[in-house]
Amino acid sequence: MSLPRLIVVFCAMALSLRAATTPNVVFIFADDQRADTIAALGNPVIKTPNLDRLVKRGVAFNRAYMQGGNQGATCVPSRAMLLSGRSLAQIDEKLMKHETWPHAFGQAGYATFATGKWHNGPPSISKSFQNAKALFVGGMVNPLKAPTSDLLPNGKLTPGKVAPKHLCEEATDETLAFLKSRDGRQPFFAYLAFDGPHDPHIVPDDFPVKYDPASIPLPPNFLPQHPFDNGEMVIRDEQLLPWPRRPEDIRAMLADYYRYVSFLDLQIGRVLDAVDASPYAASTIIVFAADSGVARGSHGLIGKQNLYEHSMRVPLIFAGPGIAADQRSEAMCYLFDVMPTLGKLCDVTAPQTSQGRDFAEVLKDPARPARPSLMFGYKTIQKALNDGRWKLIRYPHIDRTQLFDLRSDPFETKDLSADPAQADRIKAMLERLAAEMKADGDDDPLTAAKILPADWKAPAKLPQPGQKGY
Ligand SMILES: [Ca+2]
Repeated sequence: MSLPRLIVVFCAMALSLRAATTPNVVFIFADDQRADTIAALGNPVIKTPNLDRLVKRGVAFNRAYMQGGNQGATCVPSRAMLLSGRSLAQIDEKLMKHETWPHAFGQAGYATFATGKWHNGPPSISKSFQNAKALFVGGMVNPLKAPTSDLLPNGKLTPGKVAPKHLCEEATDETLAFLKSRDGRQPFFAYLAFDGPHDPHIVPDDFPVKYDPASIPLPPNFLPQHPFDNGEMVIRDEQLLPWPRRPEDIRAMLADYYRYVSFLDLQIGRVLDAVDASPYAASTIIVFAADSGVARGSHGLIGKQNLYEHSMRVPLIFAGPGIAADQRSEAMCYLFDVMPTLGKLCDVTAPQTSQGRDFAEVLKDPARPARPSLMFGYKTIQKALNDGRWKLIRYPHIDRTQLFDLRSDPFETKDLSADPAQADRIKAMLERLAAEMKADGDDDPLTAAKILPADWKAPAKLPQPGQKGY
C-alpha cells in the first residue's frame, strides 16, 4: 500500500475509533426563554411534554445564568459568551478575535453543524462551523417569513394568506436532515438555535396548543411599573406594552409567549424522536438552554435589560451517556461554562482563550456545587453579585442598591437594603463585587460620577426605532 493510501486508511481508522468512543452533541438553544417555562420544572400552566421528557432523562440546572449584556440586544453578548467560553467583559461580539468552541470541536475531529439564528456577524459562521444551513443573521425577524403585505400590523398572518414554513420548523428540518446524513464515521456537534420564543410571539395559525389568558397567573413579582429608573426604562422591549402595565395585557402576552414555547417544544420533540430512532441514540448528549430569560411583567418590566432572576436565569438541561437521569441541580453556573463542560465530556481541548469552567462532575453527581458566586452586569448602569443566597444589585447612575435573600424571597420582592441589620453585608458584598469586576477586567465604577434622579414616570414621547435609547 502506498504511503498516502496508508495515511488515508489510518485517518479513517482514527476517525471511526473516535466516533465509537466519543459522544455526539445536539445543542438546542432558545431565544429569550425563561427558566420557569417548563412544566416538569414546576410551571403549572405551560405544556412542554418534550422538554419534560428531556428533564426526565437528564440533569436540569435550577441556577444557570447568562452573565449580562453590554447592549440592549443581549442575544449578541450572550451567544458570544456561550460560543467563545469568555466572560462578558472579555468577549469579542463578532467572535473573530478568539477561537470558538465549535471550531475546537471541528479541530478535534467532530463534524460541526449549525442552523437557525446567528447574531454575531456573518464572518464568524464559517470560522466556527464546517456546515451551516438556513442560518439567518441578525436581530428581529417575523418567524413566518411571509411578505409584509400578507401580515397584519401585529405581525400575524392576514386570514386567507399562507405562510412559508416557520423559521423554527425550518431549522428543525435542517437539523433532522443533518442527523440523517451521518454515517457514523465521525462524531458530530449539531447546534440548533431557535429564533423563539423571542417576540413577536407568532406561530402557525393551525398550531393547536392555545392558552386562555384568564387562566394564566400573573408573575408573583408583577408590578404596574418598575419602582425607580433602572437606566433602561424605555428601550424597545419595554415599549411592547404601555405603562402602567395592566394585568390583562401581561396575561395576554404570557398566553402568546407560552404558546410559542409549546410550539418550540413540538420541534424539540421531533429532534428527540430523530435521535432516539438513530444509531446514535445511546451515544448522543442533548443540551437544551436559552440565551436569556425575559421579564414579561415581573417588576413592571417586559424585556431582559435588567439583572433580576427572571431575566438572567436560563433553562439548562443535559441528557445523555454518563449523565444522571431525572435529577435537579442547585449548582450555580454561567452559560459560558456549558461549552467547557461539553468539551470535557467529549475530550475536546479547550480553546486557549476560553475562560469558562467545566462542571462535568455535577452531571454525574448533581448534588455537587459548581461556582461559589456569580457576578452580573448590564452596560454601566446595573451590576450584581449572587453569593448563593444573597443577591445584591447596584445601580451606579442613581447610587442605589437592592439586596434580596433569594432563599426566602426567590422572586426578589423584598428589598432589604434599607435594613440597618444588613449594612455590613451590603458593604462586604459591594467590596466583593468591585474586586470580582476588577479581576475580570470590568472597570466600570459602582458609583457614577454624575448621579441622576431615581424617580421615573413614563415620558409622553418615547424613543423610536433608530433613535438613541430605543
Ligand atoms: Ca435573546
